[in-house]
Amino acid sequence: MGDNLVIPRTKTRPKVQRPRLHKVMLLNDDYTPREFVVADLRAVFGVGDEQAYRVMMTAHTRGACVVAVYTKDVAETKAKDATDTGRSTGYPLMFTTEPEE
Ligand code: TYC
Repeated sequence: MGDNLVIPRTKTRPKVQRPRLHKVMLLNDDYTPREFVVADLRAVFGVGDEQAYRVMMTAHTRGACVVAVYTKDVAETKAKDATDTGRSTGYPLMFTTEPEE
């Protein structure tokens, strides 16, 4: 009894707060051509043709699809850019953001 020596930790370990990531969601609609959605995904999110096609088809069949996750500002800027590209050509294509759980 009493022989155990407990050495307290002396180095402090700062707790780093990582920024919460935000998802960019692609929403389906009945009007935007599939090829336009794929081209928009490629241009704004830098994904390849196959990935863009998969994301587009998932949104098309399920109603929505996560495109990517970013910090809040980047997610909001990309969602706006990608939505504006559709708007400028008259399509109702819509990207939204939401915080990751
Ligand atoms: N549903 C559209 C069509 O049939 C294509 C489409 C897919 C539009 C995904 C938006 O997020 C979308 N032309």
